Amino acid sequence: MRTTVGIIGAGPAGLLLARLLHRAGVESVVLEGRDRAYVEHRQRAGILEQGTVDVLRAAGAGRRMDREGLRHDGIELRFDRRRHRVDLPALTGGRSVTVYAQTEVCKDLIALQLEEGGPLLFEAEALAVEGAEGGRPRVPFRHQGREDELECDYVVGCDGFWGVSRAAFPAAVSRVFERTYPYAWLGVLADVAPSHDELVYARHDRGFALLSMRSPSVSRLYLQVPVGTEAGAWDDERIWDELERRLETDDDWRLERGPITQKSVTPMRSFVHEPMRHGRLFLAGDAAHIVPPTGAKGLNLAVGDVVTLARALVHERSTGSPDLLDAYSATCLRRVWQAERFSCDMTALLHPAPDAGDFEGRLQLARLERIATTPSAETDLAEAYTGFPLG
Ligand code: RFL
Ligand code: PHB
Repeated sequence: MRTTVGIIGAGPAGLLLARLLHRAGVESVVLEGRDRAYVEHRQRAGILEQGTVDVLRAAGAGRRMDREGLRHDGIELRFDRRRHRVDLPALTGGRSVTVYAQTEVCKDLIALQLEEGGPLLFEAEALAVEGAEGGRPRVPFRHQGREDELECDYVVGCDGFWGVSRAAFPAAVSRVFERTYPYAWLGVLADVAPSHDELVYARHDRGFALLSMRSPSVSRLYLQVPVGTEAGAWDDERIWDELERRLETDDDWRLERGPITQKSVTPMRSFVHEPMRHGRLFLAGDAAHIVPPTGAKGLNLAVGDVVTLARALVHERSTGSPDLLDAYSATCLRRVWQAERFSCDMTALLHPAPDAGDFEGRLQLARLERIATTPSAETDLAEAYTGFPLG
C-alpha cells in the first residue's frame, strides 16, 4: 500500500488529521490497531476548548456537536465546604468550553472518514516505523491477521502513549521529561442527571472529587484514589458516600445518586517527548505528551498538534517550502509546555498528596482563596482552562 501521509492511530489526533488533510486534498491512510466499537466507546475526555470546537466545525465535523454539545460558561471550585464560580467568558473576553464527549467526537470523525475520506483500517496494528530518516518511510502492519506494509511520504504517530511511533526515534535524539503522581482517579459513569449544571472541581482533606457530565441525563464523576486501586474494590454505595463527603457544602446543595454503569481507574502522569519530529516521522497527541486530566487539556492539545501539522503539510505541498514542517516541533512544544504547567498546577492545587501534612493543606486552601478573591489569579486560571490560541 502507498499513500502520502501514513497515520498510525484513530484516536482524536489521527482521525482529525485525516479529516483536515482530506479537506485540503492530501491523501492519507489511517491504521488503527483496535476495532471500531472499541475506539467509539473508550471513555475519556469530556471538555472541548473553544478553539477545538471551532476547528471541528470548520472541518465539517460539528453538526451533532452543535446540536448535542453543552456550552459551559463557568466552572465551580469547591473547598472548605464553600463554592466559588469562575465566570469564564467574563474573565477571558468571551471564551467558554463545551461538554461533548471524546467518544462522540470520534464517532463523528469515523463516520465522515468512512463516507468521504481515504482508507481507515480497523484491527490494523502498526508494528514499527522504518526508514524515517531518508527516502520514503514504511510502516509494516498486521491487518486482521495478515502482514502488509504501508509506504508513505510522511508518517504521523497518533498512536497514543503506548504506541510504537515514539520508539522509532533514535535514543540519541530523544529527550523525555516525566512526572508521576502518588494518586489516581477512579472514574464512574452514572445514569442520573448531573447534580449541578456546571463542572465542580472539589478539594477536600479526604481527596479530590470532580463532578462532570456527558449529557443532561448522564453524570461523569471522579474520585482521587491511591495508586494501585482496583475499580472493582469500590462498590457503588461507597463511591456515592465518598463523593457526597468530598462535595458537601454548607448550603442546601445535594448530590443525586443513580445507577453506576461503568467504573475505571486512570493513573496520573505528566510526560513530554522532545522533539516531536524526526526526519519524516511526526508525533501528535498522547504519543508525544501526556497531562494529568485535572486541566482537561489532553484532547485539546492533540487537536492543536494536528491543526499545526496539517497546515504545515499542506503548505509544503502547495509551495514546496518545508519551513512550517521544520517549525512543527517547536511550535507545538510551546503550547504543550503551557498545558503541562497548567495541568500540574491544577493537580497540585486540588489533590492532597498521601504524605502531605496540615501545612500543605492550608497552602492549598490559601491558593484557592487567592483565586476566589483576586481577579488576576482567577483570570490566569480561566484563560488557561478555556485554552491557549492555536496560533
Ligand atoms: P488516543 O486517544 O490514545 O488514540 C491513540 C490510538 O492509537 C491506537 N494505537 C495503534 N494503532 C495502530 N497500531 C498501533 N501500534 C497502535 N498503538 C496504539 C490506539 O488504539 C488508539 O485508538 O490518543 P490521541 O488521539 O492522541 O488523543 C489523546 C486523548 O485521547 C487524550 O489526551 C484525552 O483523552 C485526555 N483526557 C482529556 N483530555 C481533554 O482534553 N479533556 C478532558 O476532559 C480529558 N479528560 C482524559 C480525560 C483522559 C483520561 N484518561 C482515561 C487518560 C479523562 C480521562 C479519565
Ligand atoms: C470528563 O468529563 O471526563 C472530564 C472533565 C474535566 C476534566 C477531566 C475529565 O478536567
